[in-house]
Amino acid sequence: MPGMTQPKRIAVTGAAGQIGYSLLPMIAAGQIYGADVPVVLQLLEVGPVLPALEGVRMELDDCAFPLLRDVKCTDKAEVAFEDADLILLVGSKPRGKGMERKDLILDNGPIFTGQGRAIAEVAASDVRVVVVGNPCNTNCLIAMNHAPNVPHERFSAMTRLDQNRAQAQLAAKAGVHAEDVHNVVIWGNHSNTQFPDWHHATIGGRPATAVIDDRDWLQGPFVATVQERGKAIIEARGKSSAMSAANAAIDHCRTLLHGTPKGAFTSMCVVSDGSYEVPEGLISSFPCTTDGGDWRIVPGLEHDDFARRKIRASVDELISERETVAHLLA
Ligand code: NAX
Repeated sequence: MPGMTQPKRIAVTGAAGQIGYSLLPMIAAGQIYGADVPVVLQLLEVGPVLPALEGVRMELDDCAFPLLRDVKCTDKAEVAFEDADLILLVGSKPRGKGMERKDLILDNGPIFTGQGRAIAEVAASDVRVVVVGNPCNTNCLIAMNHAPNVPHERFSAMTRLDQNRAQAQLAAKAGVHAEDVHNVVIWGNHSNTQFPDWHHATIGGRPATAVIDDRDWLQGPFVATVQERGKAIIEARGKSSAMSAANAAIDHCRTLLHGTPKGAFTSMCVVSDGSYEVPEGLISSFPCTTDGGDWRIVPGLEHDDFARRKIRASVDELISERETVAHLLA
């Protein structure tokens, strides 16, 4: 009975942005916690965008979602994150024309210091935080560092969109449906250095390499297509991915909270424990298993030289991002 269950409080930042517009109705329809769990949306925007956010709230009202109990709109993180069970940090400035990645990192980093502190102060004691806003790995690192009383394991950043893209590419090549592809994973940074790894994937229950016996395609066009997919969407649509990003954010949260099926793993950027030679403390994408909001890095996967080189390159980029924001780390 929906009325008898305590509502889950879900905070979303950048809620009037493009991803927010696709994401909020999915959350309000119960796609994260389930069709019998009422939800409260706690939406954060910057002051000048609050009037637009009010329009989004009006539309949410007009959807008459059975599970949606309340919508809070604010420009204060301490209000948006109060008692939140789940916080999706989506809001950040998009990369402008001619802007270097380093400038983007420096521009957006400070957003996550204040939000990290607010999470520590007011969120629910077992909060989960999912960072989508770019550069999501490094933003996650900053937020985590500013919330010292929140266990590091409560933080993750999103490479599920990259994983879903990789899954779709393998399925298309093999001529099967995406649901027949399992355990393709992303390593490293959510950027064009990421490594989409097919080595442990299966297609229709068989090793992906047995179904797609084309190493040149896998090492070349497959990797490049996944790495550059975001750019291809911008070129085609004139705007960055929003529907697929929102869908992936839902997938990420649902998998985190409800768990991976037996034998399956999922890509998430989480704090490294030194596994796979990724320096401890870095937020890097790994294959993980999940259960009830907790995750574990899948141990013992083998890498050939190609995979090792690709992962190293992406991790090196993360190390240099961490150096760029050293002054923002508590
Ligand atoms: P939009 O520019 O449409 O929306 C961002 C919203 O964030 C704006 O409404 C802005 O006012 C708000 N915002 C800015 N600073 C804020 C702050 N301090 N507090 C609260 N809100 C703030 O971008 P959108 O297309 O929605 O993308 C949002 C973020 O997701 C971007 O950083 C984007 O790069 C990132 N993405 C991450 C992906 C991933 O896989 N991890 C994929 C999709 C997307 O590119």
